[in-house]
Amino acid sequence: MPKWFVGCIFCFSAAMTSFSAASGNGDVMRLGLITPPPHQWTKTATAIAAELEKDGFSKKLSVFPSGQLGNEAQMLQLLQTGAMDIGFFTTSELANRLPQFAAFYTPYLAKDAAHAARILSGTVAVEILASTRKIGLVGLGYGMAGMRQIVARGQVSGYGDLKGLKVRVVPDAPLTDFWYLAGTAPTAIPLSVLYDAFANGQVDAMHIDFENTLRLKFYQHAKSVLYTDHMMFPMVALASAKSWARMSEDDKKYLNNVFQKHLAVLLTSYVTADQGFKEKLIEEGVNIVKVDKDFFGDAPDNWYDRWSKRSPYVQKLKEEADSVR
Ligand code: 3HB
Repeated sequence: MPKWFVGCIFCFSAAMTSFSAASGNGDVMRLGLITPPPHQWTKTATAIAAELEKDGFSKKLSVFPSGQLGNEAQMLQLLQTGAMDIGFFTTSELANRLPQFAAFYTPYLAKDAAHAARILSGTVAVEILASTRKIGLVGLGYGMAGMRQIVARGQVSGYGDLKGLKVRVVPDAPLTDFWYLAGTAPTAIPLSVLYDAFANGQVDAMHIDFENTLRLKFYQHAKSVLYTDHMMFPMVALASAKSWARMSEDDKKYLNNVFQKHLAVLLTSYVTADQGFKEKLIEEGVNIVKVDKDFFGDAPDNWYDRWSKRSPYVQKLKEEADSVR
């Protein structure tokens, strides 16, 4: 298990103690996220905190990585109650609450990370972000992680090889459904415990990016790494509507600007970083096999038929994605 996750188990209660001590202290804003310190999302959060400090902003931003404030479901609740101020989230918990977010799971919506960044900078993505107001949140913008790939313990070279495999997913309905349609047994496993789950065979394969495959060393237990680019993976920066309402207009404007600036850097950084992580894996001796959409048989089209009926944003986002291809 990677060192930062082991450390995290011990630091969880310490973090919660300092968290409660800090609660009610209007000079400190708490930003929670699930990624470990070396991950690009955490680096972005830390860079934002440093910029606020350098600018002499009236509030300090404390960053709690590795799920120190809880998992995403718990952190979302903290945001809604105003007990946490800001969070960087995957779309997982949001898609379970707001059907608009299902659109980001459209298989092969983005052809690569550069295209994904353009989709996330478009007007439909902004409308989707605004829907978070309905559940007591304020959307600050999007970042993203690398495109999704498949890492498997055994030999997987064709569609048939996926059948019946336990595939790790993040816990939400649109993604789980995709993997059902692909004939697998989707199994929700959070990133923090994925290394052990994969190493001990609790799952046979995972829906993951090159970044974590490299950093968390999933490749060490993999016979197959498939370069599928089958889905994009947005990050959503959210503020608590309750803490936001307590801020002055000037502070909101300043924070919005700082977040937008750093999120734009994060978005574009993945355009090169995603390829960079793939190349580093190759340097580590990993055999990466490119497969195309046919690999998944009818699953992508079946997913689209089903989910475009459930959320009009599936079609809306697809149309915009096609226009910026
Ligand atoms: C994930 O696969 O659960 C995940 C990956 C990331 C960032 C956050 C979550 O790169």
